[in-house]
Amino acid sequence: MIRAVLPLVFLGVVAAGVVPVAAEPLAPEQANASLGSPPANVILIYIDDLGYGDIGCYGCKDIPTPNIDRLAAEGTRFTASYITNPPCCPSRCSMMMGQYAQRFGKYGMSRGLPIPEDRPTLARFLADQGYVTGQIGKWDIGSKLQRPLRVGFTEVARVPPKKQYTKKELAELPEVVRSMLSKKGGQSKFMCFNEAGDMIWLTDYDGDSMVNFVERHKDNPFFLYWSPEAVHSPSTEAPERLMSRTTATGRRRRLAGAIVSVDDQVGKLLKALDEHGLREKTLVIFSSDNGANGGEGGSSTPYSGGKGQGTQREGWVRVPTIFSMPGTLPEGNEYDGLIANFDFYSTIATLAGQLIPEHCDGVDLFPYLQGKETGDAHEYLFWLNNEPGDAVRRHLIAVRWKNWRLYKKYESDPWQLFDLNADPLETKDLAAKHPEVVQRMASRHAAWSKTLAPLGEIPKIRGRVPAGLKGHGWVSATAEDSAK
Ligand SMILES: [Ca+2]
Repeated sequence: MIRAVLPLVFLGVVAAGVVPVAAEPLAPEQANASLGSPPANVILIYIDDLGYGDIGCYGCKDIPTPNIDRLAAEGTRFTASYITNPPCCPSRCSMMMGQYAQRFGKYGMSRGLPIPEDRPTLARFLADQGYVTGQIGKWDIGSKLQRPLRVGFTEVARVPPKKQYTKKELAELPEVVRSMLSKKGGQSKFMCFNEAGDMIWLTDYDGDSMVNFVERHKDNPFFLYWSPEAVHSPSTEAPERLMSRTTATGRRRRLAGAIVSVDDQVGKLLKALDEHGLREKTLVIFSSDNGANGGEGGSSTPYSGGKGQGTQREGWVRVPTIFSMPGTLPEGNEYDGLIANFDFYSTIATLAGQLIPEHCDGVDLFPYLQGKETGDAHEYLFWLNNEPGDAVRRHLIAVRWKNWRLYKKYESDPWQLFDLNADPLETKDLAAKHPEVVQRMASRHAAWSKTLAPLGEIPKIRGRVPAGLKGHGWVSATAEDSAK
């Protein structure tokens, strides 16, 4: 069900210079003409805190990622892919709703703020088209009650039991690992048990779940959303067998181990798709929910900034993104135009042979990747992260246009202007030199801001809410209902 919402808002978006996606959508038969029937599958891989400079196909030298690199070699590597609503929670909400999160009152972390229910999530949209919709891993979307099965997923992977270290086991661990685990009462985040009772790295476990999902649904149109807990900190427990495959040093070595494991799962997935003849019938999207965590040794190269102390810089919001669908999308391609994570929804909707829902801020990216359209998919992208309750360091007001980044932290601050092509590290404020550029971008930001919803209020939800069903295998909506 697609509802027309907030037409005035939509007009405002057009006025602000964003491409009016719903005005001239492709007819379904055009959108899906080359795909035949049944509709294409979609796998969306959304890594937690993976930096722009942390995988091989983006220039990383010390962490081998041959499978992710293969995905890029067999598809398109985006060089200007943005998260307009960092970090984890707002990024995921925005992506799953296909629009700026400020359209539903989310101006910062706002954890617990519901996602709107008067417009479909991406999962709901695809489930309504007959897709099997599966979710594995981290959620962090919507209110406490808006669990994946409530907002459009038909299957959710259970959370495996985690390793609980005894005092004796803790005492035998290296100091850095012992110290980290002791703060959590010996409870591991990344070491879990598989069904056979073997201790296993959680990311590996997730990869097996992905393969299981693909094999069970190889004959149905499916949407699989894998968002691992990796490579979010702490990667302290990363096994030596993973770290030793990298040449990373210092603290980065543990993060590198976590990244190598993500790459392994991409390899498992591609192998399964190949074996079942699904590679050309499946759009694989690989991206990250926000930029690198510098405190963990993550890299935003060639940009600066990132998670933690770097949230005012490009590296916090510019992420690696790859689309791969051999036979439909060109291979070995690079797209340098501006895109945002909310474009995933619009692109997938069109791929599924449907009109883009009117609430969406995104555009269908396929014409840009197929050379039918040129230039930026979005002429402008905007940031307005000023939620009063959020950490001050994450306040961010910004605009991207062409090679320019216009930025300030607080409304009362003067604008700063950077030329990202000439100065990717943002060392020279050119605002005084190019007042006409500042004026142009600032006026677009002001016009866009007027189209947004007021700051949302996080509801107080009392009582215990299941964070996720533990165990092995999968749970359906009916089972979760009965487990309440
Ligand atoms: Ca994150």
